[in-house]
Amino acid sequence: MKKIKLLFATGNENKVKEVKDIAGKNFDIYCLKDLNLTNLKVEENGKTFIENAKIKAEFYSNFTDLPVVADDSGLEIDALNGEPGIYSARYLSDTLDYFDKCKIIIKKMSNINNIKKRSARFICVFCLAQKGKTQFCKEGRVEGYISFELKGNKGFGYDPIFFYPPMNMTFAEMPLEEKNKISHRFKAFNSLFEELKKHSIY
Ligand code: ITT
Repeated sequence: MKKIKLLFATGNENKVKEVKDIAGKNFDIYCLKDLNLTNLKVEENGKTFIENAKIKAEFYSNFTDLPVVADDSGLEIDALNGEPGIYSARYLSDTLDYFDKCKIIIKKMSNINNIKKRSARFICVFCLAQKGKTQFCKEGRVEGYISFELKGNKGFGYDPIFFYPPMNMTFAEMPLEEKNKISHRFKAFNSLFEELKKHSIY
């Protein structure tokens, strides 16, 4: 099978690393840096993951002939009414690092002792756009719980507080290749791949 060339439009190096690993040998994944597009910025002012993923994919697809994918993703915590949700990257304050954001979330939930009441999920939506138009979007989710303390130093973002029961560990304790077999990003990217095969976008 001919390799599928895609621009993955993200400023997040961790996402690039994960997606290259998930995509594997069927794809040539380019990032913004490869195409010298890092100086272009777009405002994510959508109200949903899909809207934001579309905004990013459509915007960057105006600057290349390659099909463009963008990922909008985040952590939804039931006990916090779905927060941080689509605001995951901007949650609390732009100047706090993720270690502090995770600590604050744990503190906010310190009165919730029953693990079942600490349910949460990571959501990822990929949209694919060409020449300014979205072709399709695919979503992936993974269910888990907010841990009682930060654990692990792998991964990125909220991984140290996302406890995944089937493996009895947080995402930050999991080797990347394990996270990439079950994650929200893996699921969304895989359904995107299935759709790509149908549309013959190479
Ligand atoms: P781009 O918009 O440039 O892709 P970003 O990091 O700002 O980069 P988002 O707007 O989609 O991306 O924000 C998603 C945030 O949600 C991300 O910065 C993390 O904090 C969190 N997040 C998403 N997926 C995650 C994962 O697999 N593990 C931990 N945190 C994750």
